[in-house]
Amino acid sequence: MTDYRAKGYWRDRTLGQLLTDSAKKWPDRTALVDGDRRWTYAELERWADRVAAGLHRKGISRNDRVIVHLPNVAEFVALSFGLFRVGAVPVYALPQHKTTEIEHLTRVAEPAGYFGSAQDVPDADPVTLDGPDPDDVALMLLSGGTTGLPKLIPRTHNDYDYNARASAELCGLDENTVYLAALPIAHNFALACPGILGTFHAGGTVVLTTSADPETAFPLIEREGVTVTALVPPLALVWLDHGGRTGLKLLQVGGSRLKEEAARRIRPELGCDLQQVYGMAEGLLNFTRLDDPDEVKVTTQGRPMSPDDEIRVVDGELQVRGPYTITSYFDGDHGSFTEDGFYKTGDLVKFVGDNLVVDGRKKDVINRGGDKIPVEEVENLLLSHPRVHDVAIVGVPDEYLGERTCAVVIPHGTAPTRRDLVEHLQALGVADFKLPDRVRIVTEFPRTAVGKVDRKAL
Ligand code: J2J
Repeated sequence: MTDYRAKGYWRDRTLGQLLTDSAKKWPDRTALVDGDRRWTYAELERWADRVAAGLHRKGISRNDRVIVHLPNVAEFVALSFGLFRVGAVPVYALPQHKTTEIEHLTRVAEPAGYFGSAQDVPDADPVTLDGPDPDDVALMLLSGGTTGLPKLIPRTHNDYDYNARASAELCGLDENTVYLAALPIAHNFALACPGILGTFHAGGTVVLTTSADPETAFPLIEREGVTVTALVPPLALVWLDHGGRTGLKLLQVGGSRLKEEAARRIRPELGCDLQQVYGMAEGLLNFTRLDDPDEVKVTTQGRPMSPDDEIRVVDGELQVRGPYTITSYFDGDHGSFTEDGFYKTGDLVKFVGDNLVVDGRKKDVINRGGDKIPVEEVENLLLSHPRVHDVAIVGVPDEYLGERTCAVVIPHGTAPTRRDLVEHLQALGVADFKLPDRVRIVTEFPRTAVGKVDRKAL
């Protein structure tokens, strides 16, 4: 096994120290902007210490798991650093998540607390804390990449510090960077690829927004002098259709496949450089490089970030092992890892030169413009409707989102309408992106030779 510490990837720095290091180097630079509120690095550092003390006083301690269910607001940042300093582990729910998802997380994570609003964030006069070990789990992300219910992805201080640091370097971030967090910072991409943690590492400024609409984001980019941001492909299309140059220098796009036609429009129409990112919360990040030829930037999803990312393709599927890729989920391996410790991504890829192109998937996940829908979870929820005898969710191609969902239903008695099913799911409390876009009623499913539902044929 590669010694990631000896090779300098794991530097035994906690994520709490990441902020302290930057506060020492750049105390008076602006670290964070949320609406009219602004914090220098020194101020954010002090706030993080106060939140850590508040958490400690509430009885939250090292290794406790805590659900963080907040949108892109400054309190998310202060709470996260407070938890990192205590050594407690934020479990990041997405802002779109509702009761069904939160209940599932609660069952798996057995959390000591839940933070669902900015007002929940406690503070107190700073106290001395032991803090975590750099090899401890720092945070947990939700898997968008695997079949079944969302799984918890434990990321350590060491691996995530490397993740943020190396992506910041690869993207050329420095203290003049202004990063707009337009995607949810609860998600890996905007959190650390390089996202807000990479920006803090580099001494730049993070600007938060809860809306990525051009009407909100474009004026903010101009006002704050934003230089870099990250979007999923459908949002990139919205920005293209709105049009206009903003001064943005680099646009990262990832989460689902960006069509070549859209990719080609980015530099001429938005006036910024494009970087494709093919990442996963489980670890591996692929980026096109800033000095790649345009052809590579528009037609591929880039190549691994680390020289020690070991990738291989088995039966078309990408497998990976490396300094920031997990080797197990929080509660076991769920069949997603090989004997020799590679993560099975479920993505079908091919190489174009050194670069990867994502060509399809093996797993039962529908990628609705970057929002990952675990098919089985939604099917099980729909099965609890009294007029659903059986159901299969399939992806249908869509110009804008890449794919949308269709629920193919075998009814029990009178067929339910889409409205009936949507209301049923809403009553259960599930994220809106999981609601089926269409419903088709059938009398039976096509089956494969072994009798499984033939989703391709559907
Ligand atoms: C095609 N499919 C992609 C891409 C992810 C950066 C960017 C994205 C994520 C992410 C991330 C894709 N083209 N460019 O964590 O740090 C699909 C693949 C992958 C799955 C992972 C980051 N970029 N995908 O999307 O954990 O199927 O992470 O396995 O949410 O998204 O989903 P997730």
